[in-house]
Amino acid sequence: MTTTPQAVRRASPRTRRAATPPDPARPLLPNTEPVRLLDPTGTPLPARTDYPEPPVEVLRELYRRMVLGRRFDTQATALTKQGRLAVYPSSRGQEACQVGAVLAVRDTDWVFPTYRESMALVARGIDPVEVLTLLRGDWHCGYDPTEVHTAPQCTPLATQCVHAAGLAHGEAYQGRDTVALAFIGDGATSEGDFHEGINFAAVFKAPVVFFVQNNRYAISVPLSRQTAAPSLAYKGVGYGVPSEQVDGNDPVAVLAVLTRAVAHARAGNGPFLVEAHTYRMEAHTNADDASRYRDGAEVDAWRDRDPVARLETYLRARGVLDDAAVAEVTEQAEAYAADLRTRMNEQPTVDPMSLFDHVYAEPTPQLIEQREQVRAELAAARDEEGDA
Ligand SMILES: Cc1ncc(C[n+]2csc(CCOP(=O)(O)OP(=O)(O)O)c2C)c(N)n1
Ligand SMILES: [Mg+2]
Repeated sequence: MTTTPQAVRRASPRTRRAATPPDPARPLLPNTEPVRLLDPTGTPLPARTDYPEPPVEVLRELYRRMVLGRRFDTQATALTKQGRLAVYPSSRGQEACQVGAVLAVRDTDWVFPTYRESMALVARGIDPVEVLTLLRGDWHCGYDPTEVHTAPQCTPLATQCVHAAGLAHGEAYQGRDTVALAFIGDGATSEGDFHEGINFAAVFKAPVVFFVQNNRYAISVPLSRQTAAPSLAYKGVGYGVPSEQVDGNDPVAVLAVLTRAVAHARAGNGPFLVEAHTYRMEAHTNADDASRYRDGAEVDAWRDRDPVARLETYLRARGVLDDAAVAEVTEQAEAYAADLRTRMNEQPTVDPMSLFDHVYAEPTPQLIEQREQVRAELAAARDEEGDA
């Protein structure tokens, strides 16, 4: 067999290179470094065309809600010590993520929070007493989810990802442009529900933003024992979901990246995953002792990247925040905390039987059995009191 000139051309390395299709994964990949618009001291970095800086009025509001959020968080921690709250998972240090994310969505969008997101919920404008109802142990959820477009806080890890995917798909199916924002922690990205939720959202192009707050620990388990992935943002790419990573202690960058992610989802392009690199400054909850698994030098290093101070320095340098404005926000935060204290000191009357209401539209046999057990126990306790 003789070799034709055409066959030689087909086989030449040059021709083969030209025929290589573009890598379809490339547009999905996150930046190799987390997106950052302010350095840790609050000094602006060169502007970027991919993530334009949000308007200054929005940044001032971001600052105000972060200050209020931090004050709320300190107050909630104090309430656990006074026996007014059963448990509180602090998000101190994660203010840029908590507030930046909710500022990126509309009131008509849906938020799917975990137990860590109390600050995000108050930043969304939900009454703080209603937010703390779950953690006080009074009820499953203190606010009306359908009224505030916010699901109850989820303690079973990652289950909210499946709920978010389902809601977003349903909304899109009915022709609405609602976006679902699903918060999730670094540890919870190892759960099956995260993978099922993101896969469903990707296949059905459901408008969900999966927002991973990588605060470097899942209780005592450090990130190095959680994953070998170079970044949690790579977990999106395998499902065909565009992904990004951001400095989670840079409030301006968090808002800029989330704004783009939300716009992507709203425009009908399907889900988006954002990993924010941050740190939880307090223990996992008030019931945890973080000094048993992390050292003080690590915590101190993150103290220097404080997101509230970072934004304040930047806004002052831009001349849009001064001593008077800071004092006014501080005063608002104190009044907010005082009102929360007063109202949390009132003990509401809760009917334990109501715990079984609204769990399912049709109660399961197990739920009915449990309800009868509690009814019997309460009756027995009343009888004992009567005898005493
Ligand atoms: C399905 C499930 N497994 C285990 C737990 C116990 N648990 C509660 S919080 C937590 C750590 C989660 O860490 P991460 O996802 O990083 O969130 P973070 O608490 O750091 O915000 C674990 C294992 C749970 N709540 N649900
Ligand atoms: Mg974590």
